[in-house]
Amino acid sequence: MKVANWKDAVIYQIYPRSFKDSNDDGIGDIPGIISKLDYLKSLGVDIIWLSPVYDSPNDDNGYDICDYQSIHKDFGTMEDMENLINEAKNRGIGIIMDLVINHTSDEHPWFIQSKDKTSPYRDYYIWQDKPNNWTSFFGGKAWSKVDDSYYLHLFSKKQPDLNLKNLKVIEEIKNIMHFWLKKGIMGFRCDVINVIYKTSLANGKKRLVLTGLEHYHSQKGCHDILKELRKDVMDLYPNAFTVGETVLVNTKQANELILPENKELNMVFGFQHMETDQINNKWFKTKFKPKKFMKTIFKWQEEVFWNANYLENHDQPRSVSRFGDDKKYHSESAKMLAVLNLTLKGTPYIYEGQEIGMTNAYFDSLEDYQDVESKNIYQLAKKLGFPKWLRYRLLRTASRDNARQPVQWDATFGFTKGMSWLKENPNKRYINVLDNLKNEDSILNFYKELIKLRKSSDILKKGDFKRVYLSKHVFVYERLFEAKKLTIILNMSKKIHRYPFEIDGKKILGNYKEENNKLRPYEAVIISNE
Ligand code: ISL
Ligand code: CA
Repeated sequence: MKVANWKDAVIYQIYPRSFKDSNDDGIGDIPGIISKLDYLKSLGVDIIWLSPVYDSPNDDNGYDICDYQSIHKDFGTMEDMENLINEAKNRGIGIIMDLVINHTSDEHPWFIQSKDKTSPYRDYYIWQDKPNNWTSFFGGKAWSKVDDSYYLHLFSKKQPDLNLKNLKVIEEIKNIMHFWLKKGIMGFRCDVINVIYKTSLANGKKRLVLTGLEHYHSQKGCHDILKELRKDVMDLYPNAFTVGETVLVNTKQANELILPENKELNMVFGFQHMETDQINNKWFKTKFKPKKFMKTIFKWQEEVFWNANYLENHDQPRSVSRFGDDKKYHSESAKMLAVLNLTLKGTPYIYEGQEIGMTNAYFDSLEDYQDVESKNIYQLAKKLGFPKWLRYRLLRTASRDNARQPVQWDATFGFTKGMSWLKENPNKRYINVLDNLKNEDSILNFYKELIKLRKSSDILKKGDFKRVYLSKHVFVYERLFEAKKLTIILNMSKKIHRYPFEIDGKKILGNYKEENNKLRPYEAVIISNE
């Protein structure tokens, strides 16, 4: 079966540890994913983005890789992976994998050998006699010591940064990419791809977070590497594509990475809309202001050549808890966010569990958190003298574990019969896939309907975007293709609002059944001019 091209596709992210456990060891795995392919097909998924499944000591749940060409035993075997690729292909579903090339695990044989100053692998990493003042994404210093030298790690100390000035490292990366593309995957989601090249190792300007950023963010050397990987690898595989994860980029920097004539990436995940509910960094969340959020989304729609549209992933809190209402208007607001996610111009990405409106974890004990970042930040906050209630609040609103709770397949959980690696959410009793399948008005069925609409509509797939109205809570935009037009109206609040103006046409989809001349709480409406 033919797989849709990346511009027409609906992409679904799987965080393998948390998707489906097939052998009841409490950890999601590849056979578990295979068992749910029909579910994904019926949802309308074209392409799966699989977060890392490679061998890893799991300091950062697989984003610390110790062998790029093998499968972690918790997830299965290489044969399982090949089966997944084939079984997906049989259903017309493509797969992209995570490509993590900024760093490896410190248990990767390259790094182990690199500790020896005379080894040919020494220069695979970034060693210095003295550290500079850079700080890490996960809080604290970006350098750790082995014997009398220091190595750079922009993430955890078990994630040493590769030296991408070393041409041998670039060749290794190309080989890894060929290895997987030859197995039949469609491409890669490229982890933190805009920070891979460190132009200089000079001290950075002192900043509250990420001191040193100006020496490695969006550097020319990074663009050169991406051009090379595109030409020597990606271009050799028809329909292959890449989506970059690009921290702290603006629309101009995003375009530099994705404009077709630049021949680098195909699209990128921007972060600016995700940063509208915070001050300075993700740990200091502010009240959600829909206007600020939508203004940023509109800006990216207008300025970026082709967007990767997402509201959730494995690093972000759950969207319904963050931008909607996970209590009284759970269903309405989750559906309104679905409309936003699937009617913008660009390729939509859905994160596992989003399609049933899974919520934040709201853990109340430190032991429940598993994420290395959460643990680091808790300790850092303690060191800084933050009171306990504040430390918990940081985690409750911003911990990545909010998105990592396993998928709630049925009212008893359905993810595993064993002990789940991360505590399950008690709201599985009423937020679960099985109940969603049974209930005609469920969030899941709404997603299905929307995806079907998107796929059958050239306006949604190819049409231009036009902003029409932006107020405190109500937003209107149009999608235009030839003489056809769809108008999308969103109420991003609990309040009832008047329509800002009269909109001619026929309502083709909405999250309320009965008609009304007002916009109800979290109402979303799609109107066609035909
Ligand atoms: O979530 C974040 C930190 O709070 C982001 O800054 C995140 O670290 C950044 O988006 C990079 O994320 C990616 O690379 C990390 C990995 O931990 C994340 O899971 C991955 O998505 C290091 O590989
Ligand atoms: Ca398992």
